[in-house]
This record gives sequence, structure tokens and C-alpha cells, in this order.
Amino acid sequence: MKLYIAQATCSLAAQIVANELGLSPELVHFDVVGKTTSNHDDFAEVNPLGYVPVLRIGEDKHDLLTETAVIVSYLADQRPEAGLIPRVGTRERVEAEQLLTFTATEIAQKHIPLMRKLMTPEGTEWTRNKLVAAYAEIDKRLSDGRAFLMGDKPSVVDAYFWATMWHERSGAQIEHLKWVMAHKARMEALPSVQKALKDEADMVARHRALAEAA
Ligand SMILES: N[C@@H](CCC(=O)N[C@@H](CS)C(=O)NCC(=O)O)C(=O)O
Repeated sequence: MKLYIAQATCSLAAQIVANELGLSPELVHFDVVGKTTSNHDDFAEVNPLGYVPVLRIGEDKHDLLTETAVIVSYLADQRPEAGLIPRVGTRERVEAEQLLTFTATEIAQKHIPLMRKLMTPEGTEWTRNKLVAAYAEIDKRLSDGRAFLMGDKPSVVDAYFWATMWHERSGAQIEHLKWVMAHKARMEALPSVQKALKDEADMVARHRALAEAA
């Protein structure tokens, strides 16, 4: 397997899940600004829409998965015994999918135009308010004292939710949400998260060094 990642993006979710499962996909760094990859793959062929994560699961041209929610679910389903995602057909699975979709649409994709400073002042205010409301919902969920979003153990949902905590870059004021902030700290203490951050930093540095040497 080959996992295309970019710096400080939602691809960290896929790395965390792979780490939790003990899987070691080959990591390829995509520079979203320069559009180059660390292994010289043409990213326009990998994903014509130009975004990560992308997971290559085979050699055929169709063996490329996109969409973070799908990639983390696919990975977790490879090792169901690890308990990173509930089994298909259960009420818990639907709940996990609901939270993954919520993270994709109400959180990740709301942050992006703010981070890129693409919005009018009215659009900025509306989107920031939407984000704060979405985080408040998650805060409410965590307020029963559960350690992670699906219960006592980390799941794909935690990985994705944590990987899109871009509030500092998008200006969404959520620091008062104490359950969300405690969850963030708990995630950052996990070895799978620390390894993901280190592997990403190493890949970025290697890619930069290659670009400078060229
Ligand atoms: N629909 C995709 C969107 C992924 C996405 O927005 N990726 C960002 C990083 S988090 C990216 O690669 N952006 C680069 C670009 O769009 O140019 C998903 O849910 O995975």
C-alpha cells in the first residue's frame, strides 16, 4: 500500500489509523503548493482533483482510494479485531459513519476556505459560527466523561476529528470547549499520533532536501 500525504492535513488521520493497526504503507509526500511528490509520481494522475489523502491498494489504475472517511474505514476494516471501527451493520457503525461524515463536511471542509482566506467578512463570520457550533456538539458528546468519541478506546473517528483541528489557522474560537481540548491533549499523547507527526516531518524534510538537490 502507498499513502499520499501532505503536511499538517487530514492525511494524518490515515497515518494514525495505519499506525494503530500496525500497518506500514509506503508514505509519499505531496507538496500542495509546488505540486511535486517525494517519489516523482505525477500527482495529477494519482488524483486529478489534487488533494490528499490517497491510498493506493493495488497496481490497477482504479486501485486508488480517495476521501479521508473512506480511507480510514477501509484501513480499519482490514483488521476488525483491532476495534478501530464498529462492524458493518451495527448501530455503532452507523454512528461512527455519521461522525466521520460530520467531520468531513461540518468541520474539515468548513475550515479550508477560512484557512485559505477566501471568504468575504460575512462568509467568514458565518463559517466560523458554523464551526464553533459543530465543535460544541462534539464537546457535548464528550461531556459524559468518555475518553474518546466512540467510548473508552480511540477509533477512526478520533483520528479524523483530531487531524482536522485547524481552529488556530482558521480563527474559530473553540478554546473554551474543555472536553474537546482535553480530547486533543489525549490524542496527542498517543504513540500512534506521535509517530504520524514524526513520519510526516521526516517525509517533508526528505522531499525538501530532494527538491533542493535537484
Ligand atoms: N474530500 C476530500 C478532501 C481532502 C482535502 O481537502 N485535502 C486537503 C488537505 S486536508 C488537500 O489536499 N488540499 C489540497 C488542495 O485541494 O489543493 C476528503 O474528505 O478527504
